[in-house]
Amino acid sequence: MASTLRLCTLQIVQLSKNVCKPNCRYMFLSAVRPGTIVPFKLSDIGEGIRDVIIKEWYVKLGDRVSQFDNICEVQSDKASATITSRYDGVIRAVHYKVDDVALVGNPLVDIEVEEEITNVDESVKKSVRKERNEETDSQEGHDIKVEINSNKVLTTPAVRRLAMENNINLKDVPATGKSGRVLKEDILVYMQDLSHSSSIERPSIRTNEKTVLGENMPVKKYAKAMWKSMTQSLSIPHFVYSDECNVSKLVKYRDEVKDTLKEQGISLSLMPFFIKAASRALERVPELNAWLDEDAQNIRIVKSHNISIAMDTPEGLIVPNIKNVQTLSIVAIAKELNRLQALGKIASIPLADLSEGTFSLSNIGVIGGTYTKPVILSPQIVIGALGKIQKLPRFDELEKVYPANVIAVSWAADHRVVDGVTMAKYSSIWKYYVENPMHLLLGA
Ligand code: CAO
Repeated sequence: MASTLRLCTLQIVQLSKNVCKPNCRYMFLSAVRPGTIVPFKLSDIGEGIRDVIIKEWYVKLGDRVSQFDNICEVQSDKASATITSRYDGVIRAVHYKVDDVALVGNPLVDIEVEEEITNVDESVKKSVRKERNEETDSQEGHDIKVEINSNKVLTTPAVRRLAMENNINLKDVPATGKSGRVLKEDILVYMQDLSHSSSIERPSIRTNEKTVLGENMPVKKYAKAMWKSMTQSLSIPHFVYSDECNVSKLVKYRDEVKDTLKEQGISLSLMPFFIKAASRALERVPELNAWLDEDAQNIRIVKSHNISIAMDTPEGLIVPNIKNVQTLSIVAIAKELNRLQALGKIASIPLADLSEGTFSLSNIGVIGGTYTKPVILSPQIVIGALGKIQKLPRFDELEKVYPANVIAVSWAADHRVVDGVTMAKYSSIWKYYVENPMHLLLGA
């Protein structure tokens, strides 16, 4: 992935021949007088990049720019970079159009500088002159890539930018380059040392490093039971099968009757339908309503559909069951669910309601989510989890799009004793019932 750099180019520029003395190969910045037009060249971005594509100009002819103002955005096959101005001045020429290829070392724009540039002393000049044979000059040898500042730290613009972005004073960085020049590697090593040294405060990251502890929370009540049962479940190889069901008819039907039932003190959610559908599907695939005896390697198929319901209560997760669902109507299931929810709220669910569950359902969609991988409650062998009903576009028989109520169901089965086909078959039957709720109303 292309990294984004911001570069400030400080160049010692070649001035036009009429302002350059014949035996002077370099005109130092100190010689640039106000009103001089200087070519602002694309300096070496590093990474071996020889040319770049101009992606965007931030300036146009006649614009006044200050140091560090954005000039343009360039892109190479390795990096993108924002080129910023080194000078205060006015743009007098723009050498490329957007999407043109610009070569490193060639001028991007010409800037008429506004102020005299000084601050380069003799000793630094000497050091640069000494180095110039070692530098990778541009084609004509006029453009030196060494950056000089008033404190005599030698480095490249890219390294200066790296130091600036990380709030590092170049003078603090042990230099390993020629003539004491600070290299990019020097900065990286310095930053690494900083992060490893606990005694040195990180310059750019100031966090409260002290860990603030909250209160101790012992695992108690329902969470203790969850700990035990879920730890037991760890040894079960779970096979998970998911599907989507269009419950538009069910939502409509429930909406039609819920207020009438409310008047009778019964809260009818969708859950009783899901529970009844589970029982109806178990009538067709009875081997899934079972307890597994691991030691005896035996499965006991149970005739009673005691459907366990994962219930969120103020004390945590609890899983009571509604017994003999195969004999109960939707309204009777709703009443049982209401009773268990009321008891769950005050943490008073009797043991009888917690024991002998044969098959589980968990409706996490009350909170949200689409798919989840439910965990089997041993010795049961199957659990189903429901996501949140979503309004999604679907096709009707005439292939017209309409807003459907869609719910995702995920079944987890004990793969030691339940194969995938059996689970998929069961899921399809359950799906049929929740998509066609009128069939649930037939029989008990
Ligand atoms: N998508 C959208 N809406 C849903 C929904 C779903 N999947 N399931 C329920 N709703 C709606 C209900 O229809 C009801 O709507 P109204 O206010 O219009 O009547 C509302 O959400 C609240 O329903 P409820 O809380 O009474 O829930 P319910 O009867 O549908 O389900 C119970 C009961 C016990 C399953 C649920 O309250 C609960 O505790 N779920 C959490 C289960 C859980 O913790 N699972 C994780 C187990 S692993 O840690």
